[in-house]
Amino acid sequence: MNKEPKRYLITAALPYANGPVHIGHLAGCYLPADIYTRYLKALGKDVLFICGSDEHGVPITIKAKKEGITPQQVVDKYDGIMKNAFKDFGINFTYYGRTSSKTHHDTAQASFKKLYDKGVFKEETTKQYYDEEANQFLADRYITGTCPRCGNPGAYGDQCEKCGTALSPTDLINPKSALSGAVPVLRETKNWFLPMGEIQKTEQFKHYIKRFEDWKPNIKGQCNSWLTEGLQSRAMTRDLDWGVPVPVDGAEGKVLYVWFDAPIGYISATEEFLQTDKGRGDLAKWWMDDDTALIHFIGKDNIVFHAIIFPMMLMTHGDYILPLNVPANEFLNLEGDKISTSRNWAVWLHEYLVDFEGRQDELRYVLTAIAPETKDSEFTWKDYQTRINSELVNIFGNFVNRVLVLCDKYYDGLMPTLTNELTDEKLLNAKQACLDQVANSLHSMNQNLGAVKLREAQADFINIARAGNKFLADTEPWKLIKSDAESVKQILFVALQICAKLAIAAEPFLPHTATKLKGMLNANDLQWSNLFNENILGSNHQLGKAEILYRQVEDEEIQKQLNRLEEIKKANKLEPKPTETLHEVKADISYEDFDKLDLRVGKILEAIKVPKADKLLKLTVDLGFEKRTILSGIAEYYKPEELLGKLVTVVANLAPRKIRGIESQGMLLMAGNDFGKLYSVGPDLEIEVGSVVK
Ligand code: B3M
Ligand code: ZN
Repeated sequence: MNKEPKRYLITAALPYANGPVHIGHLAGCYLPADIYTRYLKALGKDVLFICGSDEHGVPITIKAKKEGITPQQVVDKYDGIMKNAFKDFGINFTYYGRTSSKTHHDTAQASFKKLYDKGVFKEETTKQYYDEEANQFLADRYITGTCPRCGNPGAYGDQCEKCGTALSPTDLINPKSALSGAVPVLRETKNWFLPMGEIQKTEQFKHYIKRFEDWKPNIKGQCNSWLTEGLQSRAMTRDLDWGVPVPVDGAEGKVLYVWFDAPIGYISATEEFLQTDKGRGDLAKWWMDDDTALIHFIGKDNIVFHAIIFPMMLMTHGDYILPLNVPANEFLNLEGDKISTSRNWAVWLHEYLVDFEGRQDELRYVLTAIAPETKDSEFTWKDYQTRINSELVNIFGNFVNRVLVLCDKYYDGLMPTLTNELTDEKLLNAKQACLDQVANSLHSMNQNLGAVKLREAQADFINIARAGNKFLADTEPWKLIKSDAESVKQILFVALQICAKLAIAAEPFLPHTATKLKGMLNANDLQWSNLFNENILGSNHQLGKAEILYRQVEDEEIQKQLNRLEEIKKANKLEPKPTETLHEVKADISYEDFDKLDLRVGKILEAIKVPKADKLLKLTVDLGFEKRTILSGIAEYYKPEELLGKLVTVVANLAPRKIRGIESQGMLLMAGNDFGKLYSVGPDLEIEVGSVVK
């Protein structure tokens, strides 16, 4: 679709209704989908945001067994918990359905029946693993073993979560029943298979995958590698007793594969929404018209299902549109370890709210700032504290507060009236610099939002406040008021327009803040379309009451969270182990790109700890032709004295960057994974400093 879509159908992966929601879920797909949807709505687009509980599949029955309740009781319990957690954090679904609903069962069965009647499926009797102790076939997560593709020993019968590959139980090396631990036996059973290898060869599919070109490199790369290996047929039915019954003769006692029924949940939830009094249009408008942009937000372990298998189902069904984009995120880790429900290694949203009541936007902010958009990322409580205190409190909150308090003090909260333009050159320059910075940041934010680069978009947003803060620091209206009250009016008038822009632009990222700030400005009807106007609030506009937007996160609050995790670690009696750390190879670069790097051998002459920065060392490095100051985040891995005299490889032409007020004039090359030790990479013999590395 090259032209502008007429409408957007945004989906976020249907979470299994088998546990509460944690920060990994939020950062993985619900928050990005929400930000993007809010942005589209702000632009005035026609958009639906669809989600719901995934209530079938082995994850549910396993949980039921564990808790000693029925699968129905499991889903009834968690559906409500999940729905509330999303609501609390402002995840503003148009509709949140559940796959146990009648509409869903009907829609999923009708879809299966249509493919069946069209002769899409291959009916095959094959040997499948059976647990003789538990007396049942072992589908999907009921069976584990070693992944034949990447060697992960904990792969499931339907997927390896480490490399993302879709598997069948018979692909596993050393299979084991997850129910009894027994080595399973093979038994014959009949199932209906989606012939993915054949569909892959169709013109329609080849045409569809051209869309991958515009997708994120990590997703495109994974999909292309599966396609190159060639796809295998995949059973769409299961010998289980929990799920949507297979609606054809001879399939008694069988249910639809959860990955057949769950994505159809997007369609059935849309249908249910359209039946409500808020429904707009019919299913044909949303699901059968090429002018709808269908976009699936998911975590990376769901890529194969959304980018390949579901599109194959939609395509062979024939009535439906195909996804335009699948902006999958990678994983979020927590304090050096993989988030794990079973080990309780997580920050649960409902628990967060107990300790940080009313501070949902703070968590949204941090999770967007560290969003695993292109690679796995990590949540740490220290970083949470730093980001909130130094960005939300000190930059955004502080700016808004200063402006409103000054206006209240000088003008009783009435917007000043302007008579003259600033005359003082210094003030005029400061104003121009600020306006330019605000305009640039707004422009960039808009572009990044449109491109689903939300992490960067939010950084642009904060830069608007940063520009405002700098403007106040440069002009010091609180001093100027005594000598030049006329200029102060100009300054605060400009600053108030920036506050209004922040109130509007905050909406996708920080919706609770946006509402609060609009109230403080007494301008509840501010619209996105006002964002690019130079002046939004008019002279004599009566402002509302200034309140504190964010409060400082105290050390004790962070310590409490760290203690909690420490307790969990003890209870688990295991040290956090490094997560999967081998990253996929990045996209190719040209030799010219490589040649831009100037790598040199350097010798470390001095190394000192940077005060109040746990990770940073300040190094003096001799490059032969000059000595450089380089800051390196290796304090946890090297004692300063270990580094003296060490030869290292330095990126010598990296643009200088200020970190903690110190200019870092280059970077050291380090090998390592995200959470394990880091090792400096240098020459293995005493070579002259300044030598070129190539
Ligand atoms: N329930 C998997 C998951 O929660 C699955 C997603 C379904 S989306 C149609 O990771
Ligand atoms: Zn694997």
